[in-house]
Amino acid sequence: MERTLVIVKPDGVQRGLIGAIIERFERRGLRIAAMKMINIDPKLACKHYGEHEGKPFYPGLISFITSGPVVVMVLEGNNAIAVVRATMGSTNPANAVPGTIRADFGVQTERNLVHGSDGPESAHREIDCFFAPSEIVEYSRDMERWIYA
Ligand code: 3AN
Repeated sequence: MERTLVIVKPDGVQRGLIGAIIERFERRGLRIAAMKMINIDPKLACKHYGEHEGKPFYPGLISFITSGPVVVMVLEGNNAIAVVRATMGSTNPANAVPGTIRADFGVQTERNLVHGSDGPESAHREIDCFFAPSEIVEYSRDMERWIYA
């Protein structure tokens, strides 16, 4: 099982879309291993988005992600990283395929509702950033055999 970090960004929280967004992941069969609502402070935001430092959109990205509460979670499943990214859709909601979260709920890159780790290395780093090991719950569900052959 692979783990990935997902964030419902401040726009998703403010628009009352937390449940609708989590439902997309949950109904695909991904398992929630950890979840909490937090305010991201600027230091944590810079750590999380460090790879984008120096890009023109970086200051806006930091001020947006710190502008209100977010819901962070660890999702688990086979190919969880790729499955989450396909469920989110393209970075720019205007180019996202209908049926994806970003296409169905958004129109602009700077308000694209959700974050998902882009690879195994960033997933490890980002999960460490937001969760202590003791906050990640290990369990299985009876229905798992109906999701994975
Ligand atoms: P994704 O979130 O789809 O993995 P990344 O990692 O390239 O996309 O970018 C991280 C975040 O930075 C995006 N979710 C978006 O909020 C912001 N971002 C990326 N590219 C741009 C851009 N060209 N203009 C404005 N914001 C951007």
